[in-house]
Amino acid sequence: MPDRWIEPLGLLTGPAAASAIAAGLALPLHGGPTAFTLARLIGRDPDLVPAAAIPADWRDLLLPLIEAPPPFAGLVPKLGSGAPLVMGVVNVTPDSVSGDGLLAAGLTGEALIEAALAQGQAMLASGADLLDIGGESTRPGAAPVTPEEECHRILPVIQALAPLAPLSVDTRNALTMREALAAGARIVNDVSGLRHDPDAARVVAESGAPLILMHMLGDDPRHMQDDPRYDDVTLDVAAFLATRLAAAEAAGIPRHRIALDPGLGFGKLLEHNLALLHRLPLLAGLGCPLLVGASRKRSIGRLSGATEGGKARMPGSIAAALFAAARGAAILRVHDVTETVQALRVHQAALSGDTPPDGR
Ligand code: HH2
Repeated sequence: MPDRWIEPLGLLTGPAAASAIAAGLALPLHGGPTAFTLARLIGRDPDLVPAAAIPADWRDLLLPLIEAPPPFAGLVPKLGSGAPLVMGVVNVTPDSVSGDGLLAAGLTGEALIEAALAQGQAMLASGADLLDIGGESTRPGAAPVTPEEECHRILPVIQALAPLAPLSVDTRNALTMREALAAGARIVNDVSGLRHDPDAARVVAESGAPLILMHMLGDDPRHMQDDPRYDDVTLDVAAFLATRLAAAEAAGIPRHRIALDPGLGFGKLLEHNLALLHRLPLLAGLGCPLLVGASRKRSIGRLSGATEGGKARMPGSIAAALFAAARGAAILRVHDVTETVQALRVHQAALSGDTPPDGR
């Protein structure tokens, strides 16, 4: 387990970042456009140094932090290079925490497929780069769904949407992964970090599919919020992700195919979620693109006062998405694509000083 980490501090964006890098005063975070001017060398005393003065014996940790990882799943963000990918959520569930599950609307058969198609098409037209299709709610206390039921829910939706966009399948089950990939999904998103199903790593390795590995405390969503405790949530999550990354590599899934996710809300109190957002740049040191899913989660409700959930949490969710993007998130998992993309376009332009692609 790594006991040394580099935590980038003193972030710069836009023209100032480029000038500071050129002058040797800052280093790029994952290849830029964000740069960092200071670093905390966790595991050394004193720990705070200028980014330009990170000692040579920390170089093994520095390179994955400053070099751009390969584009996740080969995808290029519609918002332009340097912007995050936007992942639109399509939940084929009756009980999703976000309140958007298509089964909650009582839809079945053709009507369900039509509704999923319309939702996916609208997200793509609004700027989503990929869609995440889920058939099991992982909210605290949600009843588990069998892989057979999960497949029954999502396979027709995957078949309908696969010709239109890159799809990820949000599942912990190897059977569902295999069937969803055969039906046209391209990416596996496993909230258990490949721990739930002993066959999952093999299925992903053999398929060649890109993988999202997420942190969840324990391996049972029903109990993850019972009494979550960490020594230091960011370091604990970083160590967990390092371990799961090593396990995935050992199973034959190359690192360049993997994105990592701190798993906001999965066994975390508000203070844990905030710490992870704030210290996201530390996780960049694992050398993989980072995914952040804050959209409509309970912490957003707690912070914003939008306790009723669902769409009412959209403005707070956008604030979290922009903050994550500015701290190095490469993929944002969101329910409200139109509104998030609009906000990102303005945010990206303001940070960079550039007009966005097709901006008027
Ligand atoms: N969050 C949810 C589900 N899947 N996958 C990743 N990688 N990261 C996340 O943060 C994440 C996820 C929970 O959100 P939602 O899909 O809206 O709720 P539910 O699980 O209740 O369907």
